[in-house]
This record gives sequence, C-alpha cells and structure tokens, in this order.
Amino acid sequence: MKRWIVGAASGTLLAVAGLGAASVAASDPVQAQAESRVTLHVEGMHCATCPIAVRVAVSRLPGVREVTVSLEQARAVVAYDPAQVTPARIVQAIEEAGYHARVEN
Ligand SMILES: [Cu+2]
Repeated sequence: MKRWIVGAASGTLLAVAGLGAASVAASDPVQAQAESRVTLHVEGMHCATCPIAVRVAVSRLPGVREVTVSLEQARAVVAYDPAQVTPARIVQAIEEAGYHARVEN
C-alpha cells in the first residue's frame, strides 16, 4: 500500500514535469514565425515617389516583414506572416493608396 502511494506521487511529479516541457515546446513555433512571399502587379505608378507610397502603405499592415517595390517592373514583392495578413489585404492597402494591384503568383 505504501509503495502504491509513493508510485502515485512520483507519477504526479512526472505529469507536472511533462506539462512544463510541453509549454516550453509550444512557445517555440510562436518565436519562429512563419513567412510567406507574394508578388503583386501594381498599375498606376508613374514617378519615383509612387513606389515609396506603395511601400509605406503595405509596410503599415501588421504582419508585413519586408516590401520591395519596382517602378520599372510595376511590381511589389512582399514578405509577410500568413497568420497576421493575407495577399487580399495587401492588395486592398495598395488600392487604398490609389493604385491598382493584383496577385501575380
Ligand atoms: Cu508618382
């Protein structure tokens, strides 16, 4: 009987230790943060400041990591966290800035 109680107690300790390990492991993917990349065709950029306006508009969105805009190629490449923002939302931000955008890939 005494042995059984000791065994149960150590079993409880193991379960607690296991929970601790699980919560540490669960925080890892949050820190890693997934990243996706989308290429958009952007119409309506006419001068050197237009790509800057597009870049600023997209950069303001939560989850956007990096924005590269080319006036010559009429293109924007955006690196983003898919858990926080979508290509559709990025297109919307470009439209709101006064340009026309569509996803290329
Ligand atoms: Cu311009």
